[in-house]
Amino acid sequence: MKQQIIRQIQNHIFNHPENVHPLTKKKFYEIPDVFIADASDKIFEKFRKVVSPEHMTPEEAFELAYGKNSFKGGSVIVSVSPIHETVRISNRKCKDMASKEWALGRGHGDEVFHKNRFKEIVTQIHEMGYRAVAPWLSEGFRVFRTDTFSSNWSERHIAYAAGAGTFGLNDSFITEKGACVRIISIVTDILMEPDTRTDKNHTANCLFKSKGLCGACIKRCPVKAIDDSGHDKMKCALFVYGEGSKKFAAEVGGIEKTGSGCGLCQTGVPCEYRNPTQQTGS
Ligand code: B12
Ligand code: SF4
Ligand code: SF4
Repeated sequence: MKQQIIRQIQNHIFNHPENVHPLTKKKFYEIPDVFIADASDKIFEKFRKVVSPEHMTPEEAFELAYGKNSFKGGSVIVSVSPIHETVRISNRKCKDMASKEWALGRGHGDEVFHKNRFKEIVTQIHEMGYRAVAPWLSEGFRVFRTDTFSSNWSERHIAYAAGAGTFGLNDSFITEKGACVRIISIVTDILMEPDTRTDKNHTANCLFKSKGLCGACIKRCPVKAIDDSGHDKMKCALFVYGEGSKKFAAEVGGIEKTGSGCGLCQTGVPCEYRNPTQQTGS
């Protein structure tokens, strides 16, 4: 069953006829890597401390969709879609804001194509006779913008639980295919063999955090939202969600509401497309 689910997700994303970037005419996303966590793993309770007290466990997310006492065990499927190199490379050259290709990928790729495909994957799991919910795409999902940014379902933390990677100095989630990835998870009652977490700690894949080297993302940020002590989410958010970003997205044919994104700290850096502590990848 695990291999069937993995192949189904990979095929649905990669080979979908709409997996085509409007400007580059290449793919939005490469073949996703799919990881599995045990939905009852105790690490999910820890996320109430490191993410927010409202952060849901997989059981809570499942029961929000299917009702109290409906959860009898299951798995969390985590899909990590690498962004096509044409988009990554275009963003490397930028210094002040995202490239046109990145801006279109943010709107038509992340918000439209990626989210729609995962709604369809949830439906496919239902058709196989199982229950499934993608918490980020559900009505219960919340982003908190109080003194700092947080949410009640952080895809990066869920991906960490499934052994997909670790965090960087700039908060980016760094996988074996780097930080230029998009993550979505699904809680299901299908029981599958979980993947194991092998990293020493939650920042092992970052050169700065693990070896005191690099810091390239600090120089890449156009609004100085990153320094030796980490990432200022408010400064970042004002830029990423700001009027300039929305205007630029609209000008280049992207989606005004979602803005252009930025991702300069994820491109032109050693963790862009590989785990920089392993020196592999292409
Ligand atoms: C709110 C939000 C934002 C906010 C806040 C980001 C943030 N750091 O939280 C703002 C507007 C700043 C933002 C910006 C961007 N975002 Co955003 N955003 C989100 C969203 C909706 C929720 C994030 C969330 O819940 N954060 C929770 C907080 C607590 O996380 P955190 O502060 O990073 O966590 C730290 C602590 O927990 C700490 N920690 C301390 N102790 C411990 C112990 C353990 C065991 C662990 C695991 C961790 C831990 O480690 C973390 C890193 O320091 C997610 C989608 C989702 N549902 O997850 C996308 C998401 C995080 N964004 C994404 C992207 C791509 C972007 C942008 C590049 C914009 C763009 N698209 O062009 C920038 C990049 C900014 C950056 N350098 O990370 C991707 C991330 C991909 C990746 N490889 O990291 C996501 C996952 C969307 C997706 N589905 O793929 N985003
Ligand atoms: S650019 Fe360097 S310091 Fe910044 S997150 Fe990547 S590996 Fe860490
Ligand atoms: S996404 Fe852009 S604004 Fe936010 S930290 Fe990275 S480089 Fe800075």
